[in-house]
Amino acid sequence: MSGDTKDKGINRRKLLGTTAAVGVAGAAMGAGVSQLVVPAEAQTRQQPGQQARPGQQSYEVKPGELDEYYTFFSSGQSGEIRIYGLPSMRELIRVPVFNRDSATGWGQTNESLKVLTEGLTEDSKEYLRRIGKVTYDSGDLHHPHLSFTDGTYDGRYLFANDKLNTRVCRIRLDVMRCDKIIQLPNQHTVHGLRVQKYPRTGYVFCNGEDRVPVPNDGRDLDKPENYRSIFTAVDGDTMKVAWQIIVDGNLDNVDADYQGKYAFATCYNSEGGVTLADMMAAEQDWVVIFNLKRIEEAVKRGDYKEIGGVPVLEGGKGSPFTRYVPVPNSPHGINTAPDGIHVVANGKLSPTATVFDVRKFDDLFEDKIQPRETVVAEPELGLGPLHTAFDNKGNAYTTLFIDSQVCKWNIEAAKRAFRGEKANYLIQKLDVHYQPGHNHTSMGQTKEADGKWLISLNKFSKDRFLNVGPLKPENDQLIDISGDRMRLVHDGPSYAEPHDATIVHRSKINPVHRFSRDDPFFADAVRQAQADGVDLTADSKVVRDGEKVRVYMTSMAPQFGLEEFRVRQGEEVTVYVTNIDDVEDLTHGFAIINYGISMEVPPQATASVTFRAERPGVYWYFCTWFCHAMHMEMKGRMLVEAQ
Ligand code: CUK
Ligand code: CUA
Repeated sequence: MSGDTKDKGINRRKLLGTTAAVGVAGAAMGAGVSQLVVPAEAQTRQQPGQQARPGQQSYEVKPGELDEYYTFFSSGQSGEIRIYGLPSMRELIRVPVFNRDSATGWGQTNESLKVLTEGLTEDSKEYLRRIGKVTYDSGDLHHPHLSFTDGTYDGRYLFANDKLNTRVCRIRLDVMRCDKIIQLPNQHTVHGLRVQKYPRTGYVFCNGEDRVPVPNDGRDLDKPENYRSIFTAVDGDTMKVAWQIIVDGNLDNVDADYQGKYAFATCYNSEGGVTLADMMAAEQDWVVIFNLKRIEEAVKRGDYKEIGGVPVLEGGKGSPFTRYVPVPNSPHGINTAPDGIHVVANGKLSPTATVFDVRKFDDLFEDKIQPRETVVAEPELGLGPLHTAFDNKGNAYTTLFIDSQVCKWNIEAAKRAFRGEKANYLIQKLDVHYQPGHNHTSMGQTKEADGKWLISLNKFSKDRFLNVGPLKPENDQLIDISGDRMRLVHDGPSYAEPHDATIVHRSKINPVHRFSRDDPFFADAVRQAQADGVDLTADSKVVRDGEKVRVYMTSMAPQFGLEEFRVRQGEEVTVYVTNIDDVEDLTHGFAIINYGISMEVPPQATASVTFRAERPGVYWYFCTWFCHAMHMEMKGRMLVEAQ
């Protein structure tokens, strides 16, 4: 990658060399220096756990060593993505998405506001306008999934859902920043989210969980029989809705095959109920299978209704686009095995998992077989099966929410037992602490599953950590699965509330160290500067445009390009800061005291923020990211003349 440290011969020492040359008081750097200098021996990078014997891997990653895997955690109602190293389970960085972030100014900068507003439905924009907002302040992010090419991760994007406000986000993995958010029309929440694995992503599949009238404009309030739920395919390249299809039942989780032909979702509430008792009445619910080719052909033929600006197909029972396979009441997770053949739907209310063979789906759609004939095993695993992960040896690992266990079982043995043969498919049950939801294996959601690590994302930690009051952390536990037996090796507390995670080998991810000046993320700022005749990387000046004032300044440790600027009370001010330091990890910030303005400006990026200068006086602005020995002095004055 262009930004690689070794390529450019830039290291921490050089960084200090450059910045120290500008600095005056060497003595003032004091402790900062020793903290910034990385001892040479720590730069020898080792790969942890390589020599370990099966079942004896260490989670220890020594000082200066790097983790072997990235883990992308969701954060539920915190609304962000968190990136961890694995096996160390150290949190590396957070990527704000549906939340607000004080450090980076996410939700305040013009660049982030563009992402947060441009993809909202017209209905939502109107609603937000009425309540005096431009976008939502919160989200509920459950399912982070990386883009695929040919059955494995390609390092381009991560996609995730917002269960709270029916949105889908995309994060660019080159800069680890969210660049697109869209809100799905017609659909009411998006819960399950997975991507197309083959030939590439392609589609991002989004499960509409709750049933509402379509369109949901005040009609049919008291007619639940007219409520519908919707499955959406988003085009991951354009981040536009490709098509939607109406289904029966509440969609829960979703996955896709390795052939590019089918997606499938668990459904609960086949009853169409609106109370808990209604929803649990039936003995069976179903898994609904979507025939992608048939749907695409229908869309091409124009065989759909346009609702909310997108093509909507009818996919209820009896439709050529779907098949409904009965499974025990209220299934939850659905997971495709790395063998490309087996798909496991997890029972939740039933102690079983249902295993499908995707090779039978062609015959099912041609009505050559009955729906249940696609089922090849239904092992009994324990109480509350929620999600299943896989190794590279034909074994599955299912979380048992009620039993607080992970159950390791063998798929082939479960198939033999299903055929009536004598076969013991249960291999081991391991206690976890406590009440696990999702679990994940290293690379286990790709055809390159490696069978080394499993994490169990436990909803309760209870007594596992120091008591921090009524609200306790969750517990993400690391389990060594490289041997015959699962071995619990690490407890990891986490804040609300990682539902899901993806463990990706580090060879798949290649982030850059600095922004490129032609990055689309701040292209609007570049365009505006051009129109104003400003060179963002060199000029610092104030441009007046009627009631609007545009303040352009560079930042280079330890100085802003402007040490003061003057505006009049009531004017709309936009400050553009361009970080012209070309040094890895040298981030600046820009914040204005008592104005509530704060943002981050990464190396070689431009960030901008717009506000009204509504209070007269002297307001110091300062750099928020410790960038230099003279960081405290990196500041200037905004002078606001009273009107
Ligand atoms: S759901 Cu949370 S434990 Cu939203 Cu993936 Cu199963
Ligand atoms: Cu720039 Cu601190």
